[in-house]
Amino acid sequence: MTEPLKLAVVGHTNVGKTSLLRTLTRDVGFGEVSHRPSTTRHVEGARLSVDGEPLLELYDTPGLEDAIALLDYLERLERPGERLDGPARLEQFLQGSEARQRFEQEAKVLRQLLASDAGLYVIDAREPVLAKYRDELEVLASCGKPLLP
Ligand SMILES: Nc1nc2c(ncn2[C@@H]2O[C@H](COP(=O)(O)OP(=O)(O)O)[C@@H](O)[C@H]2O)c(=O)[nH]1
Ligand SMILES: [Mg+2]
Repeated sequence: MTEPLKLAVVGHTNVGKTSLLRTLTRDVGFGEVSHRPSTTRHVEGARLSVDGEPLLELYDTPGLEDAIALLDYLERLERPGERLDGPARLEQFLQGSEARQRFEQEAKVLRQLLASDAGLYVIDAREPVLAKYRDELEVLASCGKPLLP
């Protein structure tokens, strides 16, 4: 039996991540959907099987709220003369105290994406491409996993 493919559904808060999960799982009761930001506070998974064989695991994640501050923080993590690649820098962040405090929601997203094969990056196409979305993408891309918009 092959391992099911793991996909993390990621993106800004309130863009429709949980709604996408409901659509893909055909389960209107999955998670909580709301017009308020930050409704999803924890990672929640769903497994899709074909003929009893699990093929796909989908993970809903909390929204990224303050990617600009997080990217600033990540950039300051490197000591002078040190060059960490994206995943190494994230590991350093995830082991630190800020990952349990100020950036707790973001840490949950990044841990799940690092543990997945790829990410589904959900975008609200009505919004212009704001600086915060570019920073969000840079943080997510540093996981080194394929991101599918
Ligand atoms: N117009 C529109 N609204 C959507 C769509 N997907 C989700 N929503 C609404 O956007 C809000 C946030 O959805 P939710 O799934 O909770 O977003 P999440 O915070 O990213 O998980 C809710 O009010 C949804 O009903 C969509 O494709 N189009
Ligand atoms: Mg949600």
